[in-house]
Amino acid sequence: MGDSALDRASAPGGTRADWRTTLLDSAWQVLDANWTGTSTIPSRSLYPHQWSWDAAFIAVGRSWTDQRRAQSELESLFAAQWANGMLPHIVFNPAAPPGSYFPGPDFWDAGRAVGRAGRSGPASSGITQPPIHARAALQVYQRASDTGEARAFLARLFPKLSAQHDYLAGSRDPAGHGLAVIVHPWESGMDNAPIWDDDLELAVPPGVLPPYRRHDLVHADPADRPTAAAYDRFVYLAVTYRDAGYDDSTLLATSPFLVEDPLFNAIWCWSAHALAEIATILGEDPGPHRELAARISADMLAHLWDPASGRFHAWDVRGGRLLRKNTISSLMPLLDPALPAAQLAAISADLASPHFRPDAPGAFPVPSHDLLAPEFDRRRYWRGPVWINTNWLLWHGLRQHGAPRPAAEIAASAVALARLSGWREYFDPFSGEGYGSTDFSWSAALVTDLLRSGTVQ
Ligand code: 9WN
Repeated sequence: MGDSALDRASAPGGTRADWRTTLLDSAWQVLDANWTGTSTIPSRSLYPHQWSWDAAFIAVGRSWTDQRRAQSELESLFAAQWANGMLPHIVFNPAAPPGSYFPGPDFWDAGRAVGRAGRSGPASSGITQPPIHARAALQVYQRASDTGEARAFLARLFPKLSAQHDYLAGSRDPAGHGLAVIVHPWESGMDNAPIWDDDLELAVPPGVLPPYRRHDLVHADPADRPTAAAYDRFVYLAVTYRDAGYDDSTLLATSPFLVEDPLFNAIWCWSAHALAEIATILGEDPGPHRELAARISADMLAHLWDPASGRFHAWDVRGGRLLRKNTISSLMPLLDPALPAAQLAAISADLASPHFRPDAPGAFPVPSHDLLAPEFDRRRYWRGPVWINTNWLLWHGLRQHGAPRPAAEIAASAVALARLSGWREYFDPFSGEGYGSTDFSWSAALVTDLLRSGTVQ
């Protein structure tokens, strides 16, 4: 245990009899401490700006008790949406000390983006992240105490959410598969996952990288973070996209990295269903959103399902091949309500197998990578540790497919990790030790959601 808010909340003198109340109070303290006035940063040390899918998870956690901040979380993010509908993965916080995170606004230079033309707004990065926002907006609405205000919030957000989905369908499908590509591992949200290893085996031309300093290594143990070689390649891919003016019409000609990822597309599908529900609430036509969801579902099956391994895998558009790495991304099509029975059975079996179920007393599911794979690393980020957000996504996926027992077990694992190690960014699947940032917002927000949803007894 370190000096986290949880430690402080459960310290002698401050102890309350009910551990749930203690945990919820301490989660609330973390979110409050990370509040900037309009949004919540993921962590004071490592991530001092607003991140896109973090904002959605945080809005879900806040929705139980603070409708105003939950709404503000999403609306402040969408204030940085580009004219072409692209929702950036970082919205820079003007109050953060200059140079406190790399790459910062000068590096991204979003002003030169073709797709941002004519739009001012807060400084942002030039890439996106998994489109989970329609799902989060619907949950904020469903839990609101002021329903009139929540409906007005949905009405303000609906055209922006639609533009986000239209952007992905219209500008991010160079293969014509009906699926969205990511142009950078940072867009996946699972930046350092072994899925990208083969595609990152690229030679960085000399002189292309700007000199840069990694602030993450000042705030986190280098053993928990990406290697120097991986980071150079991340920066190279970002420079390449930036220098092509973030022009998605030239992706096939310019981008060395074009991947259709199961997690990204499954979340998109789940959100398209949420957008259809939002349309119905607002008296708009849900049809196009339902059709989009059905298309993503069919196209994931057509292009990402691998009968040979019995798993979903990412499709590498450049290399014309499946990237057969067994990460937690392969399990995320559970979020698709129309997932066929055969694929549901295969994912459920994988989850219960030694690949994803640590075979040790007191261990914590679900590791982010196959426990039996050679790249499995119990502490390095996205290469094995448990993350609260992926447990939360699987919890939703399993519940929607009528599997409350495994869903509850995964939820209980997330809560137990927070009790044991505090609000860390990710956790050892065997010992439960916490790694990465402390007082990490989405861990606090999503454990709040799991506890308040009444799943964990
Ligand atoms: C790069 C903020 C973000 C998360 C990502 C996570 C990590 C950033 C980084 O932190 O990524 O975007 O510097 O490593 O991988 O999922 O949104 O919490």
